Order: sequence, then C-alpha cells, then structure tokens
Amino acid sequence: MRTRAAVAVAAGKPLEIMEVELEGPKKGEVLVEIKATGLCHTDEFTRSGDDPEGIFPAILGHEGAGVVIEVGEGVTSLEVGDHVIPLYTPECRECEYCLHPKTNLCQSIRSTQGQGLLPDGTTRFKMLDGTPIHHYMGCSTFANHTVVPEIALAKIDKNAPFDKVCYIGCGVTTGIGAVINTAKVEIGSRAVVFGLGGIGLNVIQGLRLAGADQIVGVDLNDDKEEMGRHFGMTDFVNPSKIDGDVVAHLVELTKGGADYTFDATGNVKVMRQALECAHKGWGESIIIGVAPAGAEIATRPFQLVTGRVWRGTAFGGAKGRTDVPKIVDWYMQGKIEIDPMITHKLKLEEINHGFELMHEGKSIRAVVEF
Ligand code: NAD
Ligand code: DAO
Ligand code: ZN
Ligand code: ZN
Repeated sequence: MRTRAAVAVAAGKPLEIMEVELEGPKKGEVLVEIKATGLCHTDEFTRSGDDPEGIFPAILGHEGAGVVIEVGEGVTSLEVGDHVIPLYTPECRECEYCLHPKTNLCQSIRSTQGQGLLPDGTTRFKMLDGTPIHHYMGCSTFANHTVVPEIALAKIDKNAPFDKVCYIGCGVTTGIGAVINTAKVEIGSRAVVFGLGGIGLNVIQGLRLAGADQIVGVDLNDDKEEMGRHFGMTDFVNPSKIDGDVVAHLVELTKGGADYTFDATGNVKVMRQALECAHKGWGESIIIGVAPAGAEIATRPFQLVTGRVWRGTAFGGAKGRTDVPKIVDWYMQGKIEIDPMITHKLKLEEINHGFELMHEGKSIRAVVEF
C-alpha cells in the first residue's frame, strides 16, 4: 500500500513529507493506522544528527496511537479494529529480561530494532523509487500507517482519545513510571525534580499520585512554574535566581536533602546536583534525561559511600503491554491529567514547526494528528 509519512532523509535536514510504499505485515507483525503522534526530544536528537546511532533515511516517531488494520500470520493477541499504542520497549513475556522482575528492557528484538529493521532483518517501508527506508525505535509513528511487531503493541481502551493518549507512548509513562516503578516513592516523601518539561511534569504528577508531601521543581525558565504547580509542585526554584549554591539551597529547602530526586534535563552537571541534594544515608537520585553523545557523569565517591544511590530508568521501567493499558485507564478515570500538556496540535505538513517549538521551549507536547 501507499501511505503518507514525514521522512528523515538525512541527518540535520528537515523532515520531508512524501508518499511511501508500505509492505503488509509478515509473521508476528501488525499493520497499524496511526491516528496521532507526539514529538519527543529523542526524535529531534536523531533528526538533528546529534545521535551517533542515527540511521537515514528513516521514518522517526515513537509516541503514537492508532488502530489495527491487518494482522500477520500467527498474531493472537490483537485483532482488526483494536486500538493500540506502539512500544519502543517491547514486552515479549518470554525473554530473560521480561521474566526478570527488576527490568523492562525486553531484548527479544533489540538488535534488529537498533538497526532500524523489523525482527526478520528487513524494512517494510520504501520510497517510490525503491530506496529502502528504515524503521525507528520499532515504531515509526511519523507515518499514517506503520508495521509493528505484535510484542511491541499495547492494546488500549477504544474510548481513549488518540490525540491525548499517544503521549503515554513515551513522556507520560516515562515520568510517572520513574516515580512508581523505578523509585517506588513512598507516601510522605520529599522530592526534587530537575527540568519541568514534558517528562518532568509527568514526574511531578507521578509524585502527587504516590502521595509525596514535598515536590520541589527546579528549572531555569520561570515560565515553567505555573504548569508545575498545576500538576502538584509545592516549591519552585530557579537556580539562576538564588544566592549561592543550588545544592545547598535544595538541601535546606528539603530539611536535610530529598528522599528522591529526578533528572529530567539530560544535563550531566544537573545530574550531579540531583545526586548531591538527595538525603545522606538514604536519598535516591533517578536519571531520566538522555545526555549528549559521549557525556559522562561525575561526583565524589563519598556521596555514594554515605548512602546516596544513583539509578537510571528507561520508559519509566514500564513493561509496556502490561502497564501502558493501565495508564490509559488512569487517564480515562481522571487519576492523571494529560490535556494541559498537549500545548500544540499540528498537521503532518507542519511537523518541522513542531521541532522549532521544542527548541524555543514553547511547547510541552506538540501532537500531529492524521
Ligand atoms: P524539555 O526540553 O521539554 O524539558 C527540559 C527542561 O529542563 C526545560 O524546561 C528546561 O528549561 C530545563 N532545564 C534545562 N537546563 C536546565 C538546568 N541546567 N537546570 C534546570 N532546568 C534545566 O525535555 P523533556 O521532553 O522533558 O525531556 C527531558 C529529558 O528526558 C531529555 O533528555 C529526553 O531525551 C529524556 N527522555 C528520557 C526517556 C527515558 O526513557 N529515560 C524518555 C523520554 C525522554
Ligand atoms: O535494551 O539496550 C536496550 C535499549 C533500550 C532502549 C531504551 C531507551 C530509553 C531512553 C531513550 C529515550 C526514549 C525516548
Ligand atoms: Zn520519547
Ligand atoms: Zn522480552
């Protein structure tokens, strides 16, 4: 079939909207009509050429929602008409990682996914001149139709609005999951969240859900305060506007250090601040932000010797086929909010403007609707 897509033709170039050829689903695969997709920093990291593992041409996008149009041979868990969210972290429920309670990093299709291919080692997309186009993070949601392995699709409530729940495909689950699955925050905790963007705001609403008493938000941009407070932030700190050291300030504000801190900036200097404002003896710091290629973190080992813990999280530690439908239900039940974070709605033709809004710090989430 033919479908319309925004294609990343080369590193650093704007995406090009074009008709592409899409082959139908093979064994264990599913054809999905994408109804909406969010634009995440990781897409821009690859588009811009900053991602050393970026492969071109490719159809980017990993934060989508849509409808099953066709299932390939052997697909048993999904049928035509089901509503789904593609998962860049699949859940095969069979590999050593899926069977381990401490990780969500299913490895069953890891190597082909990393090469921009489906599990049989081939691509379903090509340009009209026959040039193969790579998949991206196993999802390629910047296309009106895409083919995804069955194990990388979460079946969701058919009443859920695509233009909101697509965000659960990355940002919402990453932020809330970091609190619930990775940190396992207890009621009454004190927490500090660095970076109040599309991820940090979801960390904040995860902390509210978990019953944290104090939720300190840290951002260089004062405009982020209002949205942070809306989602449950109790204190706001702009590091450029305080006297002295931000770590000392945060330790004092949290009465000795936070039980849990989160980096949602991707800046390695901030990651150090986040670790060092965690409470001596028991404070845990969770790295969510993805740092630039080659960047390294540093602290004095004594920070760890004296009981602080550094952890990282991918996709909020969520096992996608199991956890994503539950998060969609939480949204439908009003337990979590998404609507205010969808700050911009775009047509596919406007997708490059979405990346401009991201750079200008004007959007929390821009969503493309097909
Ligand atoms: P964003 O740009 O929307 O938000 C980042 C925020 O950090 C902005 O509000 C910015 O003003 C603030 N900031 C920047 N430098 C700062 C500093 N020195 N001190 C305090 N605040 C500062 O980005 P986002 O979409 O929220 O993504 C955040 C990070 O999470 C990115 O690195 C992204 O790649 C990463 N991410 C990780 C995962 C995962 O699974 N681990 C998933 C998705 C995104
Ligand atoms: O299993 O080795 C692996 C890779 C898992 C990839 C998880 C990526 C999560 C962080 C990237 C940001 C996603 C938008
Ligand atoms: Zn993402
Ligand atoms: Zn697995």
